[in-house]
Amino acid sequence: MVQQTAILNPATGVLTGDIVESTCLLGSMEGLFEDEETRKAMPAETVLYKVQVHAPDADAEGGLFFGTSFINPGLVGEEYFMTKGHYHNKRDTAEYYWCVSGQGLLLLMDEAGVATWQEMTPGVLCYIPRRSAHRLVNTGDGVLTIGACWPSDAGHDYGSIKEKGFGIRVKKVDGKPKVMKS
Ligand code: PAN
Ligand code: ZN
Repeated sequence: MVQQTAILNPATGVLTGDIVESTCLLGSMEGLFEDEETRKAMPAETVLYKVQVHAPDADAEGGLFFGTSFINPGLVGEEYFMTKGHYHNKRDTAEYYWCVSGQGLLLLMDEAGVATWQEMTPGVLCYIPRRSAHRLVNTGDGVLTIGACWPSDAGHDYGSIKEKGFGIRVKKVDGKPKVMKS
């Protein structure tokens, strides 16, 4: 019997207890933003986002992971801070995302490269279908906090996004978010 405990603060999304934390720095985002020159000129240690995960039963078929992502506000050139984005290695696995606080967009892309998006504002629950790549974009002035739950054996395929891109980008145009083809 797996018995591990984590505490969720429902107001902030913060997890404590039996969790794993990771941080994504701008220096690890080579080739993902359109304006690579500007990205390289910014401090590599700039924190784009942090992820907390409660991961009992790691890699077990039928298990579940529960996490919170905290995406900082900011821009690389005109493009908003965003997550790397990924398909799941095991393509036939879905995921739930919900917005705890902040303002942003969830970008989704199917395997044919057709991309769509969903606005993420507090309370919005989004079902990410199987075989869909997903990426979060913070279009607000504060931290975008997103809860997530996904199968523990899903795995993350970042390579496909790095190679082929995401089809759409979100930029700040005239002070407002604009989704454009990339
Ligand atoms: C999330 C993401 C998290 C960070 O937990 O892993 O938001 O985004 P990247 O993994 O794209 O850097 C999730 O979708 N898990 O499957
Ligand atoms: Zn995922």
